Formats: sequence, C-alpha cells, structure tokens
Amino acid sequence: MAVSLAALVVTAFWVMLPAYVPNNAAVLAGGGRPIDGGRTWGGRRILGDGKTWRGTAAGTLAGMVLAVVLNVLEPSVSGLVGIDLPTFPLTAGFGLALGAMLGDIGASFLKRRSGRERGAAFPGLDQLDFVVGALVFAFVAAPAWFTATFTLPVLVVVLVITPILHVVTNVGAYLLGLKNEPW
Ligand code: CTP
Ligand code: MG
Ligand code: K
Repeated sequence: MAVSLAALVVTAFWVMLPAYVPNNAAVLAGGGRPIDGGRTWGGRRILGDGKTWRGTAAGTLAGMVLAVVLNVLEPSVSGLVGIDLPTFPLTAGFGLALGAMLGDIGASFLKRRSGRERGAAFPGLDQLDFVVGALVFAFVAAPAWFTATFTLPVLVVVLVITPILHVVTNVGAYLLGLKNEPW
C-alpha cells in the first residue's frame, strides 16, 4: 500500500526537527565574537557579524539535545500519530544540527561574496542553505541511518515543506521582535 501523504509530511517534519531548531536557537543565543573575527576578503567581511561562535555552538547543541529528547518521546509520538517514526543515533543528531549551522554559514559566505550586507535576503538560498547542509552532514555522519530514513519521497517532501516552514517561522520571529528581518 502506498504511504499516505500525511504520513510522509509527519515523518519529514520529525526527521528534520534537529535541523530546524539550530537556526532558531542561534538567533536567541547569538552574539559575541564573530567566527571570521572581523576579517575581510576582497574588501568584504568573510562571513559577517551575524555568524558567531556562541550562536553556532548553541544551535548545534540545541539540535543534538532535541534529537535525544525526540528519541525518548518516539514511542509515544509514534503511537499517537500511528506511524513508526525513526529515532536518531547521536551521529545523526550531530550531523543534522551541525550541518544546518554550516549550511547557513556557507550561505553567509556566498552572500558576502555577492556584495550582500549582513541581513540582506537571498531568496532561495535563505530557505534551503541549512537543509542542504543538514542532509549532506547527516549522510556523512550516519550513512546507514540516512539512507534508511531519507527515502526519495521523504526527501522530496522535506524540500517542499522546509521553505514554507522557514518563511512562517522567520516572519513569526520578526513579528515577535526576535529577528531584525522577516527572512
Ligand atoms: N546567529 C549567530 N550565529 C550563527 C547564526 C545566527 O550568532 N551561526 C545569530 C546572529 O545574531 C544573527 C541572527 O542569529 O544575526 C540571525 O541569523 P541569520 O539571519 O542567519 O543572520 P543575519 O544576521 O541575517 O546575517 P547573514 O546575512 O549573514 O545571514
Ligand atoms: Mg538573516
Ligand atoms: K540565514
């Protein structure tokens, strides 16, 4: 029997939670020393003041802690939604969380190279940078888990729902006064 679309969406959302939380945690925890130490390249900042050690560490930690919490909740949540949801090996949580942060940092690097100042929007890149980073790092850190979990339908749904969720959370964070820009 074909897996229902609802089951796919729930599964995709669940497996990506350790990658969704880091960027939001970084917004709350950010500040302090920028990763690039203020250095420039070609007259522009390498990354900019928006990518800090503290935000990156807090974001990665938040994603990993969430993965552990989800492992504890998995039996109850699976029972509740009637889907056998996956759990997260430590390597998978680490790959998803750190990958999300590094994808976002890579995007800032590209933004600076293309002359965009800190906070400038880069539609498309802003919504997908952390997903690509999370997927690549999860694959490298936990290849067997990744291939068993991210089937092609799950991957497709992840790529469709993530930009939507990204827009909604960032507009929400902006309206709450937590972010300077709604993207
Ligand atoms: N943040 C951080 N470290 C990170 C990512 C984010 O400290 N690795 C914090 C910063 O305070 C940042 C805020 O979260 O300003 C919002 O993140 P983001 O929108 O990714 O950064 P921007 O300030 O918009 O900078 P950029 O243009 O480089 O994306
Ligand atoms: Mg921004
Ligand atoms: K960003």
